[in-house]
Amino acid sequence: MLKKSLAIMMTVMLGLMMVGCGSSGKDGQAPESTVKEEIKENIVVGFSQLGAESDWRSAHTESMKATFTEENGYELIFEDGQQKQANQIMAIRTFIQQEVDYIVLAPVTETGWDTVLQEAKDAGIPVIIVDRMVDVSDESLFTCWVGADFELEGQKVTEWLNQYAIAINIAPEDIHIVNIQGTLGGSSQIGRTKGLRDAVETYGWDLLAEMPGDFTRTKGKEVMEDFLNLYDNINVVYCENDNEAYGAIEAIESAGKKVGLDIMNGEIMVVSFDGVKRDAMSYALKGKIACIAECNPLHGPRVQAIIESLEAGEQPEKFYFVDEEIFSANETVKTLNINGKDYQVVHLTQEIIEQRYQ
Ligand code: GYE
Repeated sequence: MLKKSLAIMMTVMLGLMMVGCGSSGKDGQAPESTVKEEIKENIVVGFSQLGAESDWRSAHTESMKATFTEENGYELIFEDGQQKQANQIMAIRTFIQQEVDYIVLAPVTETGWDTVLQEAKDAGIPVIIVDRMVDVSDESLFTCWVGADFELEGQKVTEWLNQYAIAINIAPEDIHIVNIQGTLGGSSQIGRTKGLRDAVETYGWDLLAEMPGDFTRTKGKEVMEDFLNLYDNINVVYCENDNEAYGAIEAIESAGKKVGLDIMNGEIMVVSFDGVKRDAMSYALKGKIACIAECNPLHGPRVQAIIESLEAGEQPEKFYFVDEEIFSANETVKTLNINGKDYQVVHLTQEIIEQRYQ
C-alpha cells in the first residue's frame, strides 16, 4: 500500500458548558470539551515540469495545478526545471526524500533518466510521464505515459502541405522549406522533425536548413532573421510550435515580406503546432499561419484518472495517446489520409474560434 501523508484536520469543538458565571463547571469539574479529529488523507503528487517556454506549457501547468488541488484530495508539489534536466533530476530526488505518493515528470529531453527513475522505483514511488517521453532501457522504470503522437502531428502538417502544393500546382523542388525546431532532444521536437524529414524524402521538397528555436517566440524570431539573411528563396517555414511561429512572422514582416498561402506569388507560408491560444487561431484565420496541428495540453484530468485507477488497484494503459485535430482556414485540403487513417481538416471560422475559446 502506498504511503499517505496525513493532513490532519482538527475540528475543535469546545463545548463549554458553563453553569453559572465564573463557575469551574458542572459539578465542579473542568469545563467539558469535545475534540473531534477528522483525518483526511491527501494524495501527495510531486510534479517536475520542464519549464515555462510557451503558451502550451503554461496551459499544461495550469491544467495540473487546477486538477491537483486540496479540494480534490491532493497536495501538489510543483517544481519548474527551467529547461534543465539536472534541475528535474534534483526535483525527483527531493520528491523521493519527501516520500510523495506519486511523481509526475514532464521531461525536457528523452534520454538520461535511467538512474533517477531507478531510484524512484527502488523507493516504491510510481512515476507517471506526461507530454514528452523518456527513452529508458527498462520500461518498468515508469508506470505509464500520457501525451501526444508528435510524429503523427508532423505527418498531418506535411500531408496538408503536400496536398496543398498539388492543388496549387507547384513542383516539389520549388518548395523551399526552413525548419525552426523545438528544444533538441525532446520528443515533440524529435517527432515533428521526423515528420518533416520523411515528407521531404518522400516528396522531394527542398529543405534548406534546420535550427532549434527552443519553442520560444524570441528564439523563433532570431532564427528566422538568420534564415532570411542566408536564403532568399524561402517559401515555407515549418515552426515546431506556435510561439516560434509568432516570432518567425514578426521577422518576416520586419524584413518587408508577406506571410500567407500564396507562395506562387511571393508570400511565405508558415505552418505550426499547438493551437492552444486564441491568438494562434486568429493568425490561422487570417492565413498568417496556414495550418496548425493541434497539440492538447490539458493533461491534469488525464493524470488524475491514472492515479485514481492506480489507487483502485488497476493497471492503466502503459501509453495513452491523446486525440488531436488539424486546423486551417483554407478549404483547399479537406481530408488527410495517414497510414490508412482519415483525418478531417477543421476549417476555421470565427464561430469555431468563439466556441473553442468561450
Ligand atoms: O508543443 C511546445 C512546448 O512538448 C508538446 O513543448 C510539448 C511542446 C509544445 O513548449 O509548445
